[in-house]
Amino acid sequence: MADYEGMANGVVSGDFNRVAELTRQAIDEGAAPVEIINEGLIKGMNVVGARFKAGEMYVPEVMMAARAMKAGMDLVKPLIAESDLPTAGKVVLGTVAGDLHDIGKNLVGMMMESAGMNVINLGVDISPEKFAEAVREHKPDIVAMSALLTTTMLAMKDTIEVLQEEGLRDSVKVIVGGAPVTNDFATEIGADGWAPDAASAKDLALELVGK
Ligand code: B1M
Repeated sequence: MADYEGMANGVVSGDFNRVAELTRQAIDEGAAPVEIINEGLIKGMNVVGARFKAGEMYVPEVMMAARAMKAGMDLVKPLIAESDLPTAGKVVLGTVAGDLHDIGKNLVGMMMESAGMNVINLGVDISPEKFAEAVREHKPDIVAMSALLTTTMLAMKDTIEVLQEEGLRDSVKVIVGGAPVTNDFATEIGADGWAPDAASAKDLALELVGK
């Protein structure tokens, strides 16, 4: 019997060797790859998300947990056809034009990936045109923008305007976040949602895709 509890605990404590070992064992015992993801790896990451939100875990610990989860995912993924991978929606994620801060944005990406979302992380200093191009290319459910500067948060508005001009706005939900960004600002620029932290951003994204 696969030790899913041990696997989930290994993710929570960031013990990537233990997670890899238990994942390998589960595979050898014939456990279904998707079951390993849902019952072991994602369960662990859900605990991490909740603890991070509650201020009981900090950024470095979350990064270790994400790394441990990846150790398991890397073993399981090759065994699954792309079409059978659990997918909770596709997200195009980036830090807006003029802004080079990416630690929080990457945390948002990790949380979303850990919840089974397909995240296309465009990186930093992403212009409105680049966001629009990515929407055309990847056809995501969600565009997620991060900004850490009071000056660059205005680029979120520009990006929404370009998406509108290019006829892409109605095909996606837009969510925004980052230290200076508020719920009021999100409403003002016509975003579909705002989240204060990475775990809440993941919850919001899942909610917006109906998961
Ligand atoms: Co910069 N920086 N920085 N910086 N930097 C801040 C943001 C600043 C508050 C520092 C300060 O003055 N006290 C200040 C901004 C002031 C303002 O505009 N209000 C500032 C400044 C001024 C600058 C420069 C202009 C400095 C200069 O050159 N004069 C410059 C700008 C460069 C540029 O972007 N063009 C600059 C540069 C840098 C470094 C490159 C040195 C480095 C970034 C390295 C990197 O990211 N790879 C850096 C850093 C590290 C910081 C601080 C110290 C830490 C930011 C961070 O990573 N926090 C920051 C001060 C601070 O916050 N204490 C500061 C940890 C991270 C986990 O939190 O990113 O807030 P955060 O993400 C959170 C939430 O905001 C949220 O979830 C995350 C956690 O759960 N979140 C989202 C983030 N994105 C989200 C998206 C969502 C939802 C939630 O939905 C899509």
